[in-house]
Amino acid sequence: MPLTYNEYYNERTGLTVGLKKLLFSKQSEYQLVEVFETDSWGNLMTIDGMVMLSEKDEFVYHEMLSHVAMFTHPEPKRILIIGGGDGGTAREVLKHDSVEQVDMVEIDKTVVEASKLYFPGVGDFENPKLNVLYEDGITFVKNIKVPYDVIIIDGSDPVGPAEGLFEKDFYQFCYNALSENGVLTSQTESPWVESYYPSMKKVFHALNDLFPISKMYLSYIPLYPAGMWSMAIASKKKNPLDDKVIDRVAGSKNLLQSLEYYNPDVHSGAFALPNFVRKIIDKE
Ligand code: SPD
Repeated sequence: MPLTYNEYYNERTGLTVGLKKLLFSKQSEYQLVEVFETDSWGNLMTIDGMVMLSEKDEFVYHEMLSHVAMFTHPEPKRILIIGGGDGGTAREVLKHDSVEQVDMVEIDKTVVEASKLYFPGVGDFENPKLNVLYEDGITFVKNIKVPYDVIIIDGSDPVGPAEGLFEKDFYQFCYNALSENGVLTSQTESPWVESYYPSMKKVFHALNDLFPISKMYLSYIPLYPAGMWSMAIASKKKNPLDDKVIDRVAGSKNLLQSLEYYNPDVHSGAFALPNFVRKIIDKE
């Protein structure tokens, strides 16, 4: 019987990935972190039995979580990443020349250790602009004194240590910690997984209450449940669909050359939401 990784997200519907072997397994203080060598997706990291990233498709998630916000801000200098311990989001953010400092607040050192060992192409951990802190992201955000231009929430699913990242209080702290032109993005799960609807609603209703501008956008990540993945963007002033933003993206030729998913058309098109997705976050 060939070795497989199976993640069931809707009762008996799920994802199966062919495996070669288990490379890493550690029950940390917070969660079970595992890395597998797969048949055709490179190395795969799971947390508590849920896919976090594979070497082959991680670019979609990390580019989309980072660049939509980074280009919406006119000149992002100070960036905060909550979670993101594999380093992929920091790698993308650091491609922007305006960036002076990236603080990455990851609760679980095990995720960073596993990524350094088994995903050497994902993180840019030696970059002098990157500052990795092993702390609880919610407590960190509550106590921020110097505002950030962009905050990116790259947490895991709303079970276990990441549950608080789907609560209104957390987004209020993020709002307080953003500069005048501040922009936030967050991963908000799959529109095909009904058990996550309460968390998705909580995030989008909170952002809608707190920020003048808030929107959902979508991308396609094959190893995440059902492949369709939602993200949230919220901002104090800047609209991600403004012509100036699209011009800024189109004008960044060098940066765009290093990307495999994101481009000006993808930026605008990602905000086109199917009706069933709109309904999930509509306030009745
Ligand atoms: N079930 C997938 C949830 C993914 C959340 N974050 C992934 C971390 C990649 N940096």
